Amino acid sequence: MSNTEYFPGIEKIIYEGASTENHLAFRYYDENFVVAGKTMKEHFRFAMAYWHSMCNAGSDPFGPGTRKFTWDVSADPMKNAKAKLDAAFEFMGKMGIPYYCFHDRDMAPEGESIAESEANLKELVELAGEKQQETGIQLLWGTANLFSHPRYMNGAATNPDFQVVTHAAAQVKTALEATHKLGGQNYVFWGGREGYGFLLNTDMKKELDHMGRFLQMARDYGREIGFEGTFLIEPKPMEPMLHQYDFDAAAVLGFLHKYGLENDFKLNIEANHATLANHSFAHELRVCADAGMLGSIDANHGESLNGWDTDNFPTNLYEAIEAMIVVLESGGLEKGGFNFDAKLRRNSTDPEDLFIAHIAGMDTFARALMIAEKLLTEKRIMDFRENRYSSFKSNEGQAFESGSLCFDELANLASEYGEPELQSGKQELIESIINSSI
Ligand code: XUL
Ligand code: CO
Repeated sequence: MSNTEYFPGIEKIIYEGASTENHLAFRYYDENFVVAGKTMKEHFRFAMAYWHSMCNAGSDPFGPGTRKFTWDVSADPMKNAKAKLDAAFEFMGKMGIPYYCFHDRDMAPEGESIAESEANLKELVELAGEKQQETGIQLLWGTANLFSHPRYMNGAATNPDFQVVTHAAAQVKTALEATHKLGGQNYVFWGGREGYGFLLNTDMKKELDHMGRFLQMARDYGREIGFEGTFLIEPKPMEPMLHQYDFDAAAVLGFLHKYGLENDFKLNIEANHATLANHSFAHELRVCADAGMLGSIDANHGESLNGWDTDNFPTNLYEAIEAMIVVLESGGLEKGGFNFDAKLRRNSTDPEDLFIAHIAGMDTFARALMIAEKLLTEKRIMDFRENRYSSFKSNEGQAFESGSLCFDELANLASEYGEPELQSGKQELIESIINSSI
């Protein structure tokens, strides 16, 4: 392995506190600081997204990348892949980021044949394992890229062509083995092309049945090879497909139950996917938490002006506070973590910008954690929320909840009670409590 330094001049990022003027230091994220019984490091289990941080030079439909990757200079793609691995571990080490996430194709290039692609990935996985040993950095989750190659243009597991489904299986099998070999704590399915653009050429029921079958088989194979991690589905409503089957958390929960996947799968909630579905990030987290299915988080935020999946680094403190309230109330993310599925703006071209962006994201969540913890401890908001439902503590309310009240009895109570007094929802008060705790 080379001794090349890919981020020269940048030292290990340390916590210096809110008053520091050093933009390459943490203001709020202090990995050893204990909040609600756990260190910040344990709360967040922050992860670097290989595809954005190491592979995305900033190209968009209107122009090429703007950043020069010093690990992407050779004509030999395997040589570049190895340099990129070194760069990734140097970056995470300097950032103090304890986990990473990758797609098969982020880590190793696709070959001319399935066998060559598998051999490429295996070679890189071997090296990644050594890097993990050396640094203590771990794999949060692995996944397969089933959306970039033209063969997947009509879907992967949901493709109308069975031959394509077999290729998706070959790729998932190898990606699962790689994830297991690297001790990955989760395996993610983001159904990038699992959906459709035109209903009249699509048998939606068949495609959903195929997706259910495919995931059952992948799950069984994973368990067979000894993978004990959590399988995660990452909902997203659209883009690249007009209609994606994993639209939002509620749709995914229904799907998981229908196909008997609910005991092995949880959800990976991405903030920008939530807002693309016209939900708030906290809403999607709450839907999962209430179902006991909150697995992991892809941390980013969207542009409020267009709602697209712009994958900005998460710097929206208010949104992060709302999210952390749900995470803390649900008891935290067990095997999951906060993966920065976020990319630099195309005109953020200084090498230090990748560090600054991750620092900003980690500081945002660290601050949000402390504020959420304060709000939960002082309980003003939570007590108000609980009291809104206090009328259900009456004998009749209890009978309603437990199922021992008949519908006609429920209806008869209306005349007995008379017209209810209006109960204020106090939204502005709650918003001002949050604002004054910032
Ligand atoms: C795409 C997206 C993916 C998944 C992994 O919007 O979020 O990067 O996180 O495939
Ligand atoms: Co994501």
